[in-house]
Amino acid sequence: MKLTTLCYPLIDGKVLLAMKKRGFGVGKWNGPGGKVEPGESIEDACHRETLEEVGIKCINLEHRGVVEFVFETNPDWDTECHIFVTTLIQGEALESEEMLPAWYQIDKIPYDQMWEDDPIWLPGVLAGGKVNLRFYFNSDGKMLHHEDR
Ligand code: 8OG
Repeated sequence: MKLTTLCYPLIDGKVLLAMKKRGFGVGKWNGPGGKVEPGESIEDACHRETLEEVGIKCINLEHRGVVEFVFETNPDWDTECHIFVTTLIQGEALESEEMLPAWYQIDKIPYDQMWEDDPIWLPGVLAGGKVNLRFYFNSDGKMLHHEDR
């Protein structure tokens, strides 16, 4: 199963999210992230994707666990996604070809414009917790159920 990352910069009670402008998950707000390249460490991938997608350099990275996504009819999309929070960053968030960034107050996160599973695990992560869950989706991208990993 392919490895991916998601990064949530968390500064002064606000989280940096970014709207995916093209490709998989288009139109959804998410943390910056993507696939781990062959030979790359998971942390290095998280640094690279955050810099590429929103122009932010992460000074620290806290690994907050794993969320696995399983697509019953599209195993190509299955991913073991490693979740990171950063509380120290360098640079200003900038729009890229792939993502449009914006800072959100933690209590104003646009969960209705995000992946369906995010409200189940992201609040706990942003409150300082860890996650270790597996989510199942059908062919329409609808969430079916989830379980502990
Ligand atoms: O490189 P690409 O943009 O295709 O990577 C997809 C990203 O989307 C990767 O970081 C993993 C992430 N992702 C899913 N499913 C879900 C989901 O249900 N919720 C969230 N928050 N992110 C997801 O593939």
